Amino acid sequence: MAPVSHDYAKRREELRRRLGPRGAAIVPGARRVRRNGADGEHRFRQDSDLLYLCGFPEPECLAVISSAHPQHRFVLFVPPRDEKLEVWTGPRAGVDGAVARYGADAAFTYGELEAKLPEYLENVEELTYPLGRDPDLDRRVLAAIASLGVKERQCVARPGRIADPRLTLHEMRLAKDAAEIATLRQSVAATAAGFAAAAAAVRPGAFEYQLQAELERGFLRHRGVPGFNSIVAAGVHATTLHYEDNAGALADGELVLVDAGAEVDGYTADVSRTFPVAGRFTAAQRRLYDAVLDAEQQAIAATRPGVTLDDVHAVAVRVLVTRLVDLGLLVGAPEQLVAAEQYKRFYPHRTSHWLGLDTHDAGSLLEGGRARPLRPGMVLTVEPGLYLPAADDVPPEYRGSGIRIEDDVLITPDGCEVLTQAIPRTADAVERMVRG
Ligand SMILES: [Mn+2]
Repeated sequence: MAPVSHDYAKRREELRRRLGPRGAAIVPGARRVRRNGADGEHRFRQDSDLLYLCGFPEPECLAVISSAHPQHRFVLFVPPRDEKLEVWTGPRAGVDGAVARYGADAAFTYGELEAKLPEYLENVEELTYPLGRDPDLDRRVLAAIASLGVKERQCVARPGRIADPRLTLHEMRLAKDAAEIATLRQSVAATAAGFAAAAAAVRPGAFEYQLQAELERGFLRHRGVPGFNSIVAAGVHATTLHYEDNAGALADGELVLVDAGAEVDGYTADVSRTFPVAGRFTAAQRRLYDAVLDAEQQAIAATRPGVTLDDVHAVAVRVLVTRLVDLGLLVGAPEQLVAAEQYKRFYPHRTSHWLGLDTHDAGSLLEGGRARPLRPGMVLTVEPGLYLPAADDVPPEYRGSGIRIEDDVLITPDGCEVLTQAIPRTADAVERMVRG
């Protein structure tokens, strides 16, 4: 599928509105990150804030979005054109491309930052900037602000406050626009292909990394890359929540938990499914599985505008605790077990997080100091699980297994849409995925 076109200018205009008439934002691009050795680097991934506002894909760049500058409301600092270097790393947009293709009102090379930045901080009252993320850049930004001190005698103001992007930009990123949702649908399609391929590779004796290979091949065939390290956790490995060794073998009679998501054009899905290695759940495994599925379905049914993530979590916890009591894994009155957080041994994590450009996407969980009500356009995961440690006091049929079922949900005006609906989730359906 061809990339969706995003209206970056509209987002920048909305940001300027939120910054106010004397506001400006500095949005740094991501840096290259060394992986190992003298020059081995991780695959480059642009900073999500920068992607959101302009889509510029190269490292060593920085954007200034300003309401205060009379002409230049969007300025890009970018890597210069360099014939010799481009032989190695590919063509660069350069300052001309930054203007012509990315819509900058003015562009400079990144090396001109120190010389040019002060001009764009003149008469800015409040500067939005992620202070503390990059100490080297912090020093340069603070120096640019300080350099304006001498101009104050000529009645040129300089920023008096530095504001966190959480207050404006990340609030914008919470509610997705139509292009973002369309891109997320592409991520979901790639993710669905990956999960189908991984499920088809489930069999006793297969290795976790072989499932990972099928999973990520499915992503890549649909232009997706893993949005985070894929988790393929067989048997007791699934009780490690962020297991990512993916080196173990799948044993007959065990479960295998897959938690992964394809990222397409910066937006990632985040899905978990749990498969029976033998192609059929044992009776005990199915009881656990149906408990998690019930919690997930009831939590999704409660997900709509006005409720909070705390409310959604409370529904999942209530269902899980009731089921754990029925199964004899917890003893006591459900309300008391919930109040005393006795379930945390089997369900230690939260039920939801925001989803978008980042797997745990930007945007505060709070609004006015309290749990934030859901609004149409927000995208979140719903992902209850049960993790039964390999401990003597856990009945042998449940011991050392983990189940998580995770879907991606878009809040709509009258409820929600499960974006990942097409990826099977009932016990019967995931058995069919394995048996083919
Ligand atoms: Mn998740």
